[in-house]
Amino acid sequence: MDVMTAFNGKIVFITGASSGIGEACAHSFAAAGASLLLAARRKDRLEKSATDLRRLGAPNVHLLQLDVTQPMAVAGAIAGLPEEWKAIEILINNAGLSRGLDKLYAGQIDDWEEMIDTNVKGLLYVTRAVVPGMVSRGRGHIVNIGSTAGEITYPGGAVYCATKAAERAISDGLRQDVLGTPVRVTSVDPGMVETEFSEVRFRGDTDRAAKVYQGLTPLKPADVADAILWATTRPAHVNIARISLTPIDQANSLLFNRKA
Ligand code: NDP
Ligand code: 8X3
Repeated sequence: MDVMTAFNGKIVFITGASSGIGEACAHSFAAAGASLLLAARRKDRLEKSATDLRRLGAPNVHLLQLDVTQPMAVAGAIAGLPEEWKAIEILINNAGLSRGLDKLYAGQIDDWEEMIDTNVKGLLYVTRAVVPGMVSRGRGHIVNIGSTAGEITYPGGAVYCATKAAERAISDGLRQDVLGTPVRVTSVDPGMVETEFSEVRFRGDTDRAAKVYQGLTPLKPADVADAILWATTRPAHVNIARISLTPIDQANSLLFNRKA
């Protein structure tokens, strides 16, 4: 399949498209000719990139200001889509965040709530709103963004890692529940990717965020977008269940090769 023309106006819905991995996915799928339905809380950011995305090759771009932690808002946004945007072909459940790196027994309850509400419940709300249409149309592919953090827990990361372990269980469960339909489910599980992720985790402390990537070469958001583009362009009878990708300087979520 020619990836550069693979999508030919098919609708790709990306949550958390205002930054990092989601934004890189928007660029890659635009270049592959997809029509893009993009969601995030910061709609101004989405608006800034819409012109570039059309120039790259997206036939149409539709923007949603959406907080995935709000179940009524999620259901309303999907139910209220203009008719020509309803047939979502690919859903990339990417919106997510981490907050803090405290020991569990000293953790902030608000941080826990925000991570669970966004990474677990938000993913579920979007899935519940979008997947019935895929099943009834008899086509669709859900890509959930997991993490190496969901495979091995690291110190201070218990709750974030638990949300990504939950993503893994939800992806596996959904794949079983759509068995017998043509709908596909893939979990894409990156290691360290340089995005705004660590700035968000440390609430704008850019020095602390920069130290996360010090002495190693992290993945770029485009590396993850490449993996997603590959998984979603396999022949219709092929389901890629999981892709785990790390920088060459990372063996798993605990072990890194950092130059002094
Ligand atoms: P960024 O902080 O760069 O991007 C996060 C995106 O999620 C933003 O677009 C943000 O948009 C959106 N988002 C956060 N909360 C909400 C919400 N309540 N409603 C809607 N959108 C929301 O980080 P990344 O690109 O790195 O993160 C993307 C995904 O990748 C996350 O699920 C993360 O857990 C995962 N991941 C990241 C890795 C990394 O090392 N960076 C590695 C493995 C997985 P806005 O603020 O405008 O709403
Ligand atoms: C994000 C990667 O290792 O910083 O999921 O948690 S990590």
